[in-house]
Amino acid sequence: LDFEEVSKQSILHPKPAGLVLHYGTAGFRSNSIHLDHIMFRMGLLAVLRSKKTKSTIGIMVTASHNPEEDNGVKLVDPMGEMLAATWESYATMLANAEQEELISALNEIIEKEGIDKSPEASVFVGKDTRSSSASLSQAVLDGVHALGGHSKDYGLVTTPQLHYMVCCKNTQGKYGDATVEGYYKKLCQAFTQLVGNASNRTDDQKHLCVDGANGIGALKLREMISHLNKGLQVTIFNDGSKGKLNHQCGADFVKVQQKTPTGIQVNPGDRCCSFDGDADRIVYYFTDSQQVFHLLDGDKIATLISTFLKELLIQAGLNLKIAVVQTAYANGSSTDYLENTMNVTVRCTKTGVKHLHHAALEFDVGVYFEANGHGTVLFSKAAEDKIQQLAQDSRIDDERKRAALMLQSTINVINQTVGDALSDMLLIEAILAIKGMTVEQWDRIYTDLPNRQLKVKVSDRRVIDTTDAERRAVSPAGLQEAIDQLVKTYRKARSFVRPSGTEDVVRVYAEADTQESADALAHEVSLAVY
Ligand code: 16G
Ligand code: ZN
Repeated sequence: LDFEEVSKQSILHPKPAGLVLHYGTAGFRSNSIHLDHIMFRMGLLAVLRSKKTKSTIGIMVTASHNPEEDNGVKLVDPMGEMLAATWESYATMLANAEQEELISALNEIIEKEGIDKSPEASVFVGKDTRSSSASLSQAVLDGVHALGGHSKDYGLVTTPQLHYMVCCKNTQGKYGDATVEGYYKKLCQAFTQLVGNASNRTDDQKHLCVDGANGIGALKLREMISHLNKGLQVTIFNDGSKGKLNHQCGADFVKVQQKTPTGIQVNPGDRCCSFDGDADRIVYYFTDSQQVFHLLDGDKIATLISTFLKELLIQAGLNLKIAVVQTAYANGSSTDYLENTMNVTVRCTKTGVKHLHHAALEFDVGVYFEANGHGTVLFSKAAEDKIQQLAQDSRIDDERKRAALMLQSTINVINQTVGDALSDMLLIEAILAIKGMTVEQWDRIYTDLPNRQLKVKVSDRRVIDTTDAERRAVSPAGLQEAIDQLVKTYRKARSFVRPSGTEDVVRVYAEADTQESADALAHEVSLAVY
């Protein structure tokens, strides 16, 4: 390892003295002007991680749903999953080392991890459409090369596409081809097979309005559509040609504001969805004939997908354990419906993809979704094998065969590495087509409890500590008791507070029997937080 080269190069990516940033829930995120040195150093770290795992590592330059002025970076581990937690603290240490401490920080990681310096390092890099992403991803590449690593620059890709590439590469192509073309082919072929099970779809049923959040998702959706042979008719709004990234549009805007994004012209009943800025989240919605807005968030998506999978497993006669993983933000009605009507196991974890992903791995079929629309389905190796075998079994009857083949296509349409707006969209569209279900019918599966999210600015959000998957506060003393008292005064109510992992705020969530009650409860709880 050529530390002299690193020292020389690092001067070109200087760290502003005194600046401290943390590797948070989804990597580093901040105004883009603070990130050049972080990018260079994450390039260095990825080389070490690659040597340690003897695998290709991914680096994605994006700040997802944050404003265009922000940017961020996260590392992708060998199977396409989030960076291992122990390495998050190395990332923070390396990011905050002053210029003259950089080499000793690198040495510390090498020693602690017992890294063998000889294996070749390989790093895949991707970026979103932010104006700062080009130079920041160049800084990442500079870091990779300074420490002698090999890189492959995928350029503009969605976050889930980069995760997919890393997984394909490290499984020697078993998961698919590590190219954007390979990604489209795999997903679109599976989609086409799935909708082959839907009878006589009309053009109306094939039509979907997509809000691309003025980001990478719009670009990549347009590319993907050309592989679908008109199996889907998409009108793309907010495709980046006019509006600003994530500004009054995108999945986060729609979910939090509970309204239609700007820049989209739709008629009552039109099926719509929104991606976020890096296309790893999706929410659906429509406006009814009374002009009332209806949101189908991650919880409704999880319900649709898990119902579909459970029915197929029964039809296939496969005894596999299916579960749904949610967070504290899951609407109480969704949890109630899943547990008591569908009889599936429900788990609740802390916020953040890595926590949900981890919990979902414990089941044969683990469906995980955050209410904000980030989610996917994980199939255990054993489950995949059983489904594969059954799909090839010539002795079973037609109904079982059809179910097994559909399960097989479902596995292929899903990006199991991480939540993926493009992949989730194809799966949802296929399920609606196969079930002959309208968006209104899907919405009526259960009725959301009215809810409200607020953020509270406090001097130090870290004084709030939570337990029970963030559903209860253990500190400061008395806060949880105060929340409990407030909740008691409303019907069907629930509320919790947690420090944000991505912003300097405390988040407040409340739900209750009416919107007025949910709003009032959220307000009262936020006063208790001060
Ligand atoms: C990040 C997480 C997302 C989570 C959100 C919560 C990943 C890839 N993304 O965007 O899953 O919902 O943070 O933000 O893990 P908060 O802590 O500010 O509420
Ligand atoms: Zn995102």
